[in-house]
Amino acid sequence: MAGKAQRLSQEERDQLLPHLRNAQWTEVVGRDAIYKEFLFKDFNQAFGFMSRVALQAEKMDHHPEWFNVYNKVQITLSTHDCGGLSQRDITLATFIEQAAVF
Ligand code: H2B
Repeated sequence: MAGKAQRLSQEERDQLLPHLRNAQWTEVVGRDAIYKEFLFKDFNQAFGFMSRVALQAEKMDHHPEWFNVYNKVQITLSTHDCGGLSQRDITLATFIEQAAVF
């Protein structure tokens, strides 16, 4: 993705975060990041989801911090380049919401 990421302004947060909160994303305490846990039927469904997210992450050059055990995938999004939330995290979270629906 071109250009250096910038941390979201307060105005941008007020506009963009409510949508993700409605989708059960939460703000991480003590860190400028968002988090959500996804539960699937089994490992196959979870890993299919992770594969879709991985391809998009590579395309965006923006990568999730994540943890998987069997049917559970825990995802934290933050932009390391700017030390906090940027538009890239919002874009990836929005993609992830779509990738979790099937
Ligand atoms: N992912 C995330 N989440 N934050 C980043 O700042 C980031 C990334 N930077 N993926 C990219 C890769 C950078 O390290 C490479 C060199 O472009």
